[in-house]
Amino acid sequence: MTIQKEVFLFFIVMFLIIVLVFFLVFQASGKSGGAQNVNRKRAIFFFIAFGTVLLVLGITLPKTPYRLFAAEEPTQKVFVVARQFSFAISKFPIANDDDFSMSAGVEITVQKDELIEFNVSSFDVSHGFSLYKDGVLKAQVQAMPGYVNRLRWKFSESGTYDILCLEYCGMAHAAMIAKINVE
Ligand SMILES: [Cu+2]
Repeated sequence: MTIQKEVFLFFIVMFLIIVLVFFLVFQASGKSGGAQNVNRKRAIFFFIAFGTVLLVLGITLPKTPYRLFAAEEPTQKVFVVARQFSFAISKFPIANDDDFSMSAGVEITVQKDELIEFNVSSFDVSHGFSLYKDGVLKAQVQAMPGYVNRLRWKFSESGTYDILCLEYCGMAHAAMIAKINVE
């Protein structure tokens, strides 16, 4: 099962739980139970909800790229700047419009299984920087003006990855596509 299908399944299960709770509340409305009974149920519900959130965070947070590769020194730095409506990607810092023009539309190549650190920023509005392989999202980070966001990632498969904008940034948002080669 792809991660997208897992997330979709998780969403459906959570949705059904919410529908069930609404149904139970609807059924119980009008019946007398006393305020104490309600308070006790509410306390139990919050305890379960809080515990569930802690459990899910405890399982998923250590698996995020930010945590996975935090202690390792990256082998390669890749600089990314987004601007309506394209990406400039380079192994050298992109500081101004000239740098941007030189790197926009250029496909760089990185090595498989090496720790890559993407330094991601924007020259205008907020954009997203996401890495897709065969339509499956592998990693992503925000591209924000005035900030450099770091994303460390190891490519486990060789081939061409698509880089898409994940933040709606204007009319031609969907046309913001770049590529990166992994060998
Ligand atoms: Cu966009």
